[in-house]
Amino acid sequence: MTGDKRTVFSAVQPSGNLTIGNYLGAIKNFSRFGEEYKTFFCVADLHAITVRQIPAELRKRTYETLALYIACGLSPEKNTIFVQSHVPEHTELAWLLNCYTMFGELSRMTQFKDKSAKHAQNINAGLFTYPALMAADILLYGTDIVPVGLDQKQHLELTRDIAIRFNQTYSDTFTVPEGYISTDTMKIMSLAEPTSKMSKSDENQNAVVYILDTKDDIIRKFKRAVTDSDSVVRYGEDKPGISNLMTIYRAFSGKTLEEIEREFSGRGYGDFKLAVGEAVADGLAPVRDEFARLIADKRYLEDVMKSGAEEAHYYARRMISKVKKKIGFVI
Ligand code: AQP
Repeated sequence: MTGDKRTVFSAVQPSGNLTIGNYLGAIKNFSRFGEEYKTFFCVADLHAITVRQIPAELRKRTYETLALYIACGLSPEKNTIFVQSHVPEHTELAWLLNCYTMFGELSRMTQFKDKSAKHAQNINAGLFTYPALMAADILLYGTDIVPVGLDQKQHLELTRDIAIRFNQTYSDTFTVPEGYISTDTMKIMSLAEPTSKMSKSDENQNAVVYILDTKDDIIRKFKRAVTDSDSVVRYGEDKPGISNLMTIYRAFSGKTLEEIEREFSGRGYGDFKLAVGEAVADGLAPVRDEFARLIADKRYLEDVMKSGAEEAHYYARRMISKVKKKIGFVI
């Protein structure tokens, strides 16, 4: 809780161009929390360096991610929007929480296993302890609710375990957070391999639809999306490609799965894929327009970063001193 308001926290890494998976699974849900909540949304640049980043790209994407938050409907007047590394308490609490996080727990994290397989030349300690930093991000603000996609559920459960462990070791300190995982869009899959998650760092550009892709690119990518050999638009486990496209179409058109099945009954995949591409491109057009306006105004984005960091810092500092006192540090 922050004052008398329930608190919401979430973050996105500036580790690539943001995808419609990031949009539907996370960012779009951020603006569901109105003024009755205290909301913190950060650009997780500290997390991004667990995988090697090109400095100029990281800097550019940090601005872009912040601009996208605003373009997707988060007003800086009503939400605390900031860059993670601008609030040093995130790293400070991450160290402290590392000492309450077990090696065995971290070893079981599927994201660590996946990313260490993908980046075999750079299995660094940060990649391993990533969940302790994520726990610090969340617990620093007394967060009640964390809107995330399904892939972050395991990390969130570990955050809860760390909070409970700390509270039991000392006394009630951290709020134990709940996930907010939108069941309709919790896992958007790759267009090339519909059994794998769509990820911004995927090297296959055709597998991923970026929020800022042009209309032509979006339509082209959906046209090439992997489906299956029959031509029936039907939702089912045996049809991962079509089911993924239906999930995306449902999110952008507001139609139900039954309405979609009826709409495309007796028509081929070609018509369906075109309709999905158009719905996505049209749905994202206002975001792209607003993004173009915001990204041209660097001064404004820097003002948002600065005031967001000041506000976040105020709450973070209070939590850090509480935690240090509980541990027994002389402060
Ligand atoms: N495909 C997805 N479907 C639904 N939600 C998704 N999210 C990511 N991909 C999908 C959600 O987006 C938020 C931000 O993710 P992140 O930047 O913290 O890192 P991630 O989960 O590792 O996302 P990516 O796109 O896969 O990034 P890379 O390629 O850098 O690892 C989270 O809430 C996530 O659940």
